[in-house]
Amino acid sequence: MSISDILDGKLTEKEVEIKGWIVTKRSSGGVQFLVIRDGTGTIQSTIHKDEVAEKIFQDADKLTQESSIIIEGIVKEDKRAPGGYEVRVKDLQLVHLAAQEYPIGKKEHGVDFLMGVRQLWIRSPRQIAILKVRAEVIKACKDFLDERGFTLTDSPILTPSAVEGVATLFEVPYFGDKAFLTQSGQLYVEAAIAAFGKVYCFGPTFRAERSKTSRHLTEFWMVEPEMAFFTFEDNLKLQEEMVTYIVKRTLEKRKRELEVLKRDVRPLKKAEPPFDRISYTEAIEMLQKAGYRIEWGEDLGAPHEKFVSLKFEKPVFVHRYPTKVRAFYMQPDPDDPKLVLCADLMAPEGYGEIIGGSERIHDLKLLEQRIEEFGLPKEAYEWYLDLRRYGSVPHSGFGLGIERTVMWICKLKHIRETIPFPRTMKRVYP
Ligand code: NSS
Repeated sequence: MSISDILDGKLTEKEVEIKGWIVTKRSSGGVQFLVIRDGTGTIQSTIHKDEVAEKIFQDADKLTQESSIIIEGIVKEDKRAPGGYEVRVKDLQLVHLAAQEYPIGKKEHGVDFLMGVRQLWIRSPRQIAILKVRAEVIKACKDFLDERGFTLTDSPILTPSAVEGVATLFEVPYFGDKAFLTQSGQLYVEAAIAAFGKVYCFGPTFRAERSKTSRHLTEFWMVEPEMAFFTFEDNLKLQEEMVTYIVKRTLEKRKRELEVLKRDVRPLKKAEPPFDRISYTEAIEMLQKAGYRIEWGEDLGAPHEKFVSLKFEKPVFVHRYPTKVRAFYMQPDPDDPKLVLCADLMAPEGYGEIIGGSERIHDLKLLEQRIEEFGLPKEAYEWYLDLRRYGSVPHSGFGLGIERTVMWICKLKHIRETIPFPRTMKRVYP
């Protein structure tokens, strides 16, 4: 039996058993009020001195915050109780009496302190709400792709080479040799398309980001679809559909959590295809007009993305970046060889990039040339070049950052709350 079922009104006047933790406790006259959490929700329960055995009332009196208990009682509809229901306790079993002075109190704590006790902080209502949204976003990504005939093919975590630039590689000793933590599973899903057509990988990815921004983690999770025979345009269409699906699903299934977060959901409801589009070159002109000191050829930074994103009410694709600021594997724009067929999807409300995607080079010679131009060690990519030797096809794909997406949907100021145990340049504990 779960608290969510009680709050949904399915168990009114029924006898229930709840296993959970004490959130708060107070007493008034001959009644003790316990707020209990069980992972599906929180509910108030009352223990009336004249309705239970003396031992139970005494046990309840000793309870500390976060003590774990099992209660039995009757569900009553009660307008005064938060959530509109309460459980009138008949029996209470103490499972574990939590130590006095739970480190997280009612007073305000700094984020650094809270991150240091993240193992406990994840129990608080706001964190629970965010992490429930995260779980829903992940499920939505997988359901969307599974329903469309994609095959999940896992990419390795330990890899021989860079995908997104050597500057952010994490090196690990590997039996007298060295390996790198993956920056993206992309190269491996590119291999898998020749076996399955449409595939995706989902997993943790790592980047030694030195930037201490509010949207960079050193360990983050990505879902990376890759599709044989998909053009650049097909790729954008799929992204629009997928992002719309994720947002709709979260609005539907995580209404309660978004309420806890006080998220105004009206802007989210605008995320419907077609999304807006501007070219990189247009974005640069727009930024220059607004007084930003950025030249054509430079990559967009966080403030630039924020500016662009605030100009649109829907997610917006910024497409066709200069070859030099993008990864080695991107297909040149047939209309302008200085550009590549890539797009970053910027979430609105100032959030900026949540997806990076592109059409991939499928020509062997060109890919070899790019590996050289980018100064990458060709031997590490021989296996990848094979994909252009045996049945090469035009193909496209993208990577959606789970944490960035959750940050936008929950409207958070900082990315660190979107993952149970965030890893940043300054934090690998707990
Ligand atoms: O570098 S990306 O733009 N693109 C790739 O990694 C491609 N290889 C994906 C692909 O085509 N299969 O990163 C993709 C997304 C980006 O839009 C962000 O949402 C997220 O990954 N991302 C991050 N999230 C959190 N922290 C950091 N440091 C980070 N870097 C990228």
